Amino acid sequence: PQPILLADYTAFGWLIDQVELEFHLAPRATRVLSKISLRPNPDAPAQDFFLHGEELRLIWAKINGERITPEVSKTGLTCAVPDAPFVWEAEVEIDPQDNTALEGLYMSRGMYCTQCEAEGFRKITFYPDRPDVMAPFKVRIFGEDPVLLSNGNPVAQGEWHDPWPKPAYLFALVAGDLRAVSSSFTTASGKDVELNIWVRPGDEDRCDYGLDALKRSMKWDEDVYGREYDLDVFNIVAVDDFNMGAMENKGLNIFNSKCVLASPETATDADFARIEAIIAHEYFHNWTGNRITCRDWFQLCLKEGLTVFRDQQFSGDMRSHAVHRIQDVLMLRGRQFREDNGPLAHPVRPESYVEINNFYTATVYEKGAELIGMLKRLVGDDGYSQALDLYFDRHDGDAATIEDWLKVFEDATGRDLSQFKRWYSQPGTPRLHMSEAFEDGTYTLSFAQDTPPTPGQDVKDPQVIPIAVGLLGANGNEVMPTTVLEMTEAKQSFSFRNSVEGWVLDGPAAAERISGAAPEKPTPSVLRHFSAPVILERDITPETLGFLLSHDTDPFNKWEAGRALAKHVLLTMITQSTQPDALYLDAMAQVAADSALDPAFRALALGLPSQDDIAQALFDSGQTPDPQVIYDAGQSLRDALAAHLEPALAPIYDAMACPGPYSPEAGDAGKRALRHGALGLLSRCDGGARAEALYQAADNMTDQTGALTSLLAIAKGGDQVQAFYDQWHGDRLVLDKWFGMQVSLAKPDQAAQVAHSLAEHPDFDWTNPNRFRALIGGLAMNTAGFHHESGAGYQFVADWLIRLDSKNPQTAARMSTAFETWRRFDADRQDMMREQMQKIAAHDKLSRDMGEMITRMLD
Ligand code: B3K
Ligand code: ZN
Repeated sequence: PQPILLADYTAFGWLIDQVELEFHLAPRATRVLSKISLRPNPDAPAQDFFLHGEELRLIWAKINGERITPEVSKTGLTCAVPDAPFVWEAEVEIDPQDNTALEGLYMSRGMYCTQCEAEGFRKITFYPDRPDVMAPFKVRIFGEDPVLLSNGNPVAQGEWHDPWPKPAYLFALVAGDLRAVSSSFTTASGKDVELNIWVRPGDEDRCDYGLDALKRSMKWDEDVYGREYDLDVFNIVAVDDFNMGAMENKGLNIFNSKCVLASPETATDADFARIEAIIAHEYFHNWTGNRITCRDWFQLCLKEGLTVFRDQQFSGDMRSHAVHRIQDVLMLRGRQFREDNGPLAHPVRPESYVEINNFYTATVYEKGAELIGMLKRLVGDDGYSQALDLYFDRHDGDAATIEDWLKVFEDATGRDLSQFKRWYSQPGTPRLHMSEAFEDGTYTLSFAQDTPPTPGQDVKDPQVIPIAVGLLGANGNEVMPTTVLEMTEAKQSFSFRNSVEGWVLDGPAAAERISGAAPEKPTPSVLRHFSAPVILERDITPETLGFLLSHDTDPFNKWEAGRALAKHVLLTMITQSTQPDALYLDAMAQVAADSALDPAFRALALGLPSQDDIAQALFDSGQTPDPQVIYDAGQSLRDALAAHLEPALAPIYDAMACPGPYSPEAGDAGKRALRHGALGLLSRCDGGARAEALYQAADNMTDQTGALTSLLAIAKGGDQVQAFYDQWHGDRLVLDKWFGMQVSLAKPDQAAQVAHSLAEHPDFDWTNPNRFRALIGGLAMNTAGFHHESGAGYQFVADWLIRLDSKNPQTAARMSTAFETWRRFDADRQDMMREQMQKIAAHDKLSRDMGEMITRMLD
């Protein structure tokens, strides 16, 4: 298939003043009537009239009331149109029941729902299905279901008017036997908004948390960004079969039920935190995405990067900034760095695609959010709020571009952002080499940046890198608070001098140097708060890392020092077959027992780098990672930690118990995280006795899965696995956890076998994306199991991807990234993975989605 190019953008030849849709619902034959008022777009080049349309049966079409016979192809239709305003009308028939791709109008367990982003609306009716065509919609739904929902404000039963012009990808329709859990919110200007979460009967008791998170999001967006909600009602619907987390349709957000339904008995702390973040994310899209949308899909990061950044700010405000930053960076490194350093690397603003659904990636979302964070750091908090005010003011109602976005920053702050713009077009994770010098009382940090080649882009220009630095004295006190260095050159040095005001960045304006005794060399804390998405490379001793872990005042870098130490220890164990380093073990014993530290932070500090991280680090240093060896090193390090920390663990485990009823708030969740971290290690000493007792006593899902995870990690827990099934087999969301835990925690040599037998289980409904991801994704996440030398993991995943690809290309293609790291490994593994990818590429119903992914990975 021909790729679509950013460079080829042209505006649509017509503007739309009004869209009217009428749905006559029937599972196998839904009729859709459309009436669209168009007029020539004076700013567009001359072009033939073309409407997108796929898998539609055209019944009739009219222009200005006259029947016409358009020329219909697999992708749309053309016909002659008047050179003046005109009305297009058509009736089409579609088959929601047959729609297994879950894109367009489809059925999920008897309920009608839609997913139109990115290009699903063309499976509902003929339309210019592109984000820069915005129009107000009126919708009438006829059907037997009691609840008939669409975007905007309700006018009558099944009738909805959305006054805000919107692109078709934000259209939504839901019909079913649903119940609402309702509340209301009064906006800053005094408007009452009705809030509903719509669920299947029986799920009403799982909506409170989502509703509360929604109200907090609405308030936060008013307080922090000055953005109010703009309709009379805000509806959220929980749907069981959904390709992703949720969708920000105007006034009618549709959620994967896993991302909105929660009760203490059925959802974990992590589920609650994720639900809060996703509710916020979709709500925030109302301004960043809906009121201001994207001109074309290349600009996707305009709405996604910004909205992720906003939801990260929100979660930090609701919980802990330090803990959230660490979690966000873990996710960035785990998913985005992996992507950016492999065959799927692409710019934050891609320049070509075959299937746009393949570009809803960690790069567009997470790296896109990092770019916003860097911009904010560069222009300061005030500059950022002025720029955002200008953005909303200038572009409300627009379909905008990254150029528009950067321009508001330039206009609001007077800064030239032309070099910064390279972050949007240069893929790859920059390596930032650092070295130090200390001479005549002047301390100098020198940096060199270099970004490895990525597919189609060998040479990169230097980028603007904000490097947040602090300095510590020998006694551990901070002698220079966080200072942001702006690196713009390929190589650049920054000097600091000891002045009457302490250590300061040297320069004409710097305070006067202290005369007299020469100062001692400070210890730098670099890239505080992870101030740029780069890989910092420097020579640093384990002793200095230990020093930073004890003394750094920046919580992110404090954690980072411990993480770097753990990485160093694991890499030395692997490459030199050494025993775990005592310095690391002692440092961890100190952190674990330091009650001055937030328990959530301590839990994160005790965690080890992922096997995938270690594989990448080995590969970067020119070695071939062996997944089994990495796994074994992790196991011995955990054993050593358990043995070394044993005296401290039981007291921590006891102290972190949360008395009273379960609460999902951050304080208790942090305590449970540390408690379960301690339990994981303790289980290696007590054979799982405490974990069994916790499982027995658990009255919430966090404890239940925490206990079961600890048992599975030491190859125990058979009885509990059965008990869990007996208790929860009637609950789809909890049963997903049952599938996922067993396969992701299986020993490497058993993982594929466990996956095989679970795939035979009567509850393995592979057409449900959540269930499929739990099992097949669970195996892909079991790094050593997936990469087991037998190749059974590769084969299992490939076979299932082939099966899914013919029904649901989007989810299948997304999961094919299991293979994206294939070039890191030894020749045998590479051969096996290549063979599986070739097998996928050769299957007879290969989708465009999957075809593009495999081509990019193999190229
Ligand atoms: N905008 C949607 C994602 C749509 C994905 C289409 N393949 C959810 C979100 O980012 O909020
Ligand atoms: Zn989004």
